Amino acid sequence: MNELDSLVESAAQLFAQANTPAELENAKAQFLGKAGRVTELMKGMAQLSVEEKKSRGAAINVAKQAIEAELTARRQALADAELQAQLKAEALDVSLPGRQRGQGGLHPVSLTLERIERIFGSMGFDVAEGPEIETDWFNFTALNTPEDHPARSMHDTFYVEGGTATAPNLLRTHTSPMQIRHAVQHVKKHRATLDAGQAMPEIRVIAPGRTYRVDSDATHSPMFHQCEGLWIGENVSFKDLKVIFTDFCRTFFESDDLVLRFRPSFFPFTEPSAEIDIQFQTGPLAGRWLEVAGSGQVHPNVVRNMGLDPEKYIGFAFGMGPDRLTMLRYGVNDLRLFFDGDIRFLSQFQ
Ligand code: 2NM
Repeated sequence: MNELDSLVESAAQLFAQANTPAELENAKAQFLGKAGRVTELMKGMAQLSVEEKKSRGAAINVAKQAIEAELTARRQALADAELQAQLKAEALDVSLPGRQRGQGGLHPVSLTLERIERIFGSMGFDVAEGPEIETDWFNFTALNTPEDHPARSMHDTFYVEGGTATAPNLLRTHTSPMQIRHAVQHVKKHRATLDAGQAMPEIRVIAPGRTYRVDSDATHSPMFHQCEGLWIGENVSFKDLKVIFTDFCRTFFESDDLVLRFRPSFFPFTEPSAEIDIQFQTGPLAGRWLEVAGSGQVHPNVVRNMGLDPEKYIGFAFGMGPDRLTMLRYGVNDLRLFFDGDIRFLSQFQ
């Protein structure tokens, strides 16, 4: 290989080693710059004859053009590589699915309330909803609660502004006031039938909703849910309560062999009264008695406050806690999880 060919080759090698445009321009200067090797060769022709200058100059020019061609090719290669790297870094996959807006869903306690309403609905019960701010009459007096009952104290009940000394306003402590309101409406609607001495259609109603008591720990929230039920007719007995409540529990918990126990108790608005306990035969809670509701025959004074004759109309009522039913159904061990509003907990029920 002659001197000029090897010069072109060493230029090509040096250009190939340049990995950035700046490195390449440095390499270029070593060959084509003012003090570059091609320039040195040109200067070296000064002593040559005219003829020799012609042929030597032409040969050097060929080499110079070859070096310039190598330089241009390397510049283009570096520019291409830079473009490829940029395209890769800014890659956008337009075939990816879009980011969806989060899907909302019902709160677990709302799911339970809907479930209770559906089951009692299938047994002919209406759903009555009404005010959370109640009067002393509907929340206590109409329900046969004595004037000096501790539940009426400010330690147990939230009193709010807007009432009077004789009819204070309060946050309802149970949903039974709604049972009274519903029964009074029902009686009003069928007043003519009653006055004619004929049988009034039965009252079958549940009252679900928010209730409030001054109480707060792992198992009590100042706001909690209740669902009370009422069945009033001329020939209703404790047996009917047992049948419908047993049916309800077995349907609600999807457990046909679930056993119920009615344990004597006391409430001002019922006499006799009973706590209702359930026992699962299988699953993680099997064998334990779990309290799920209170119940009883509606007290004659309460039947009278509904506008009915207690000698003629018998009522059965029950009250349960949907929060606790939700805990039992899903195996949740802290009531406060329902009211913290943590989406990581709540989204598990969708
Ligand atoms: C309970 C337990 C026992 C009840 C009574 C009434 C009404 F309005 F008929 F008098 N509603 N709900 C009742 C009876 C509620 O909850 C533990």
